[in-house]
Amino acid sequence: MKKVWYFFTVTLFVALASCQSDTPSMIELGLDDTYVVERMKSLTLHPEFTGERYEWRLSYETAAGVVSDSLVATSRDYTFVAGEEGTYRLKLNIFDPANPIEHLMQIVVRREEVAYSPYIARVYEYRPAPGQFVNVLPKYEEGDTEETMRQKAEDCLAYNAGSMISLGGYGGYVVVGFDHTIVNRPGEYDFKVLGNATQGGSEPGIVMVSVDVNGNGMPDDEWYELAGSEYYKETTVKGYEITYYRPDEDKTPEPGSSASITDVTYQHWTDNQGGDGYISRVVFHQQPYYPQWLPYESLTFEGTRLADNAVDESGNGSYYVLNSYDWGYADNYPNNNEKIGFNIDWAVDDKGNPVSLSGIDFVKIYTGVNQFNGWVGECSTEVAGVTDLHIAE
Ligand SMILES: [Ca+2]
Ligand SMILES: [Ca+2]
Ligand SMILES: [Ca+2]
Repeated sequence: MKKVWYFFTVTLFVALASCQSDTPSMIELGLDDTYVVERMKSLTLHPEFTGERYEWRLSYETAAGVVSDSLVATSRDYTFVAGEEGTYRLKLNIFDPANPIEHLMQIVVRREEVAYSPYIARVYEYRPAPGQFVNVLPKYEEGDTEETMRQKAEDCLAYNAGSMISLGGYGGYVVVGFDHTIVNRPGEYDFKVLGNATQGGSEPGIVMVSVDVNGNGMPDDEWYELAGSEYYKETTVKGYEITYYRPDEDKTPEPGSSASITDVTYQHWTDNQGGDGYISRVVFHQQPYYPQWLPYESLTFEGTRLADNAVDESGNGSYYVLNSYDWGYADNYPNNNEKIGFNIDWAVDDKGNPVSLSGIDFVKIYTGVNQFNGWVGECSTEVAGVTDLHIAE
């Protein structure tokens, strides 16, 4: 009898010990108890366990005051970023009948050791569509490659260099990043995009944002469009796709009715809406319009297409007005207008559903209109900088 009891006790002990090691540990959950990060640096938290639903609740005290227990996300992953130093308490609940989890984390947010710049720190990609300022802003030189042109674009824009790049016709784009995460302050503009728009000289570009969710420092994560004033209108085409074909620079030009257009059939394009047309060559810009450093015979771009914004007020091609859209586009208002500001709250996913982002690491800007405006040339967005509005210039 005694022997049996002994056996039972040992078995129970072993069972308890193994049961304990089966309890979800922090390592299995993939989340620590404490994190130390700099302010304005994103930290994406990814639990290894799944459940029926998730709740992330945040409490903190900073110089600005106390916020207690506000629900900040209901997704499996949560990207934390704080604009201010302080101690933040984060609680994750995973609701699941079989394996419910509650996990508390403390995030200590410190001030950065090296002061951040509010300006672009890096150009990751520069891929213009053909246009009258392509190969000029920035300048293409024999032997340039995609990498050297990226570097030239970066030299134009980074750290408020004060120069400008052209994105060419519809779809041409640039991808930029910063030395920190731009924090989303709800209800406020978070960054501004500088261009060269004038009153009556708008060339609207669509702005997208992305978070470095996988933490590799590269813009290889999901993109979200900032839904501007035109986003939900019927005149806006989603899923637009255009292909430009490398022009023969030696072909016989076909002059237009206007002396300012030297070749009306210069740069051919087709689109996925059955459309087909040309970017004509204008007399003021005689260099090749197709990006000379790219080895491809055609270039395809896709995105949201805004309705044409320019109007020939004269009716005879002599006077074009390039109208601004209401809000939410790059190169759409002069740089002294506050409507060059962008609010991360406007972000939507590829189905048009609003997404809540605590901050963003990357910005992509592309020309959003496919319109040729006579002697004024094609609508082409220009970018002269992107500035974080939450850091003093
Ligand atoms: Ca905001
Ligand atoms: Ca990434
Ligand atoms: Ca412009």
